[in-house]
Parts: sequence; structure tokens; C-alpha cells
Amino acid sequence: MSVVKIDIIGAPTAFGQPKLGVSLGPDAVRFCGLKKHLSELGHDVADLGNVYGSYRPEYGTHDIKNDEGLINFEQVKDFSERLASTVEASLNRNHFPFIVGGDHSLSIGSISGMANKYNNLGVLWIDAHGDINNSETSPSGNIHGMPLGVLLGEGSEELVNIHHEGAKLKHENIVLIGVRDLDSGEKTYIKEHGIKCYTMSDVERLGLDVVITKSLKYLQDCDGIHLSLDVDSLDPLEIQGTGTKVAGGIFLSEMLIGLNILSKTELLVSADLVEVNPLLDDCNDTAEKAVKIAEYIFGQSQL
Ligand code: 5AB
Ligand code: MN
Ligand code: MN
Ligand code: MN
Repeated sequence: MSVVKIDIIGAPTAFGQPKLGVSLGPDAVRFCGLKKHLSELGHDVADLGNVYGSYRPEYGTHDIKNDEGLINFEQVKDFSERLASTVEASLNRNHFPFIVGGDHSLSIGSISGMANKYNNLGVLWIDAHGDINNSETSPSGNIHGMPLGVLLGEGSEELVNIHHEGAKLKHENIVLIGVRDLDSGEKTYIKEHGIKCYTMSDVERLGLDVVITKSLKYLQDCDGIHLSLDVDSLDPLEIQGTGTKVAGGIFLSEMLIGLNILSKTELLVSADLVEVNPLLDDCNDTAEKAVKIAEYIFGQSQL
């Protein structure tokens, strides 16, 4: 990767899910030297601090369901608007927004913030889950299971219309990688819309390097690529500090090989690293690994 101006944007939200602590993710990752490590790769790195909405998650997420069954709808909407504006401002300076979460509902904000500049954005979604539910298909009401649904224009109109009106992504511009825990409504949706999906079995069969290479070829006509990496894509044998662990995931060594390939494309313009929860972790180990992941996104290699 050539030298980029990276804006680290902390997104300490937790309203998309029920577990306390994921809003501490951005600081947990900072304490492991995120800025220093990315700077050592030669990039020009600024830490813009955290984006805060009007609500703070420290005393618990309030678990209020709206009439569509969405939990903490107001909080997620408010946070998404603010994050979208911060991301857009970063893009307008020609920087690379690197959003560190926080739960995965934050991608509603981060990707909505990309939409004015990129109208054909590709997305690599590396996750154990599809995150493509909507108010009707969601088994939980937790919005961290719905960001791709929202960005594709499904479900709550107010969330769909965040930052600017309408869907922000096209079905054919998304690639899901590492999925192994899809809800039945998500499976139907993925099949009906022909969404490109490399399940965990595909990753095992082909290797993550081949999966990423194929994904980049698939997205080659996009005007930019956004990476959204949920740490629960990794195997829970290696990753303790995250809220929705699913057995049989990607091992860190393989993740780094895949990211090394990704880092070579000039199309990569922004990224989210989400769902690090230090309160569920073992001595901040997951945040340490998140920093390793960040280094490889930005061009670290073993040689
Ligand atoms: B994550 C589940 N599909 O919708 C739902 O961690 C889990 O951002 C969503 O990937 C997990 O509640 C969301 C059962
Ligand atoms: Mn997940
Ligand atoms: Mn996710
Ligand atoms: Mn999770």
C-alpha cells in the first residue's frame, strides 16, 4: 500500500447489542499502540478521538424496543448520523477513515458517510454473521445484526435515510467472507438477491488468500472498497473479547495472509474494525490482535 493519511476514528457505541463493554473497544485498541504501529509503517496517522452521540452507553444500554422491534433505535440513529458526518469530513480531506468500534451497528454510520463520494462502493464484510437482517427477519432486535440490511435499503426508513436518502450499497457490490451463523431470513435474502458469499467452508476449502483475491476481482469495477472486519470472524480459540463468538472461525495467521493481499489494492479507501469488547477479554489480548490486524490492513508484511 502506498503512503496514506489515516484518520483513526473511535466509534464507542454499544447500542446495537446487549453486552456492556464494547464501547471501550476503541480505547482498548489505542492502549495497544495502534497509532504508533501504523505510523511505523510509514503512514501519516492522526487519531481524531472518539465520536460521541447524545447518549452514553456506560450505564447500560436501555433496551427500549420501538414499534418496529428495533432495540435502542434512537441511540443508533443519533450515533450513525454523527459518525457519518465525521467519516465524510475525513474523505473530503482525502484521508483514509479507519473506524474502530464499538459494535457493528456503527457501519450504518461509517458507510453512510462514504455515500456522497462513492456511488459504486464495494464492501468486504468479514464476519461470522451476515448482519443482513431487518426488523422483520431479526430474531433479536439487535441492530448490530442489521447494518448491511439497512445499507441495502431494507427495514426502518429512518435508518435507511441516514445522512442521505436511500440505499447506500448495491447488492452486487457486497462480498460476505467467513460467515458460519446465518439466520434463516438472512439465508433467504442472500439467495434471493444473489449476494456474493464465501462461507467459512469456502474459506477452509480455498484459503483466505484465494477468497480475497477472487473478491477483489469481483469488485474490480467499484469506485472504492470498504473493509468491514468484525473480530468475531476469527476463531474463538484465539479471540475471547467479543460478544457473539461462533466456533470454527478464521485463525489470526490466515487472516494476516488474506489482509496482506487486500492491502495491495489501491481501491481500498476505508475500513471498520469492530466488536472488540475488553470486558469479555483476557488481558486485552483481543485488542492486541486487533492492532496486528490493523497493521496488515495497512501493508505490514513479515519481510
Ligand atoms: B455481529 C444475530 N444474527 O441478528 C442477530 O456481531 C447475531 O455484528 C448478530 O456480527 C451478530 O441478532 C451481529 C443472531
Ligand atoms: Mn459477527
Ligand atoms: Mn458483525
Ligand atoms: Mn459480535
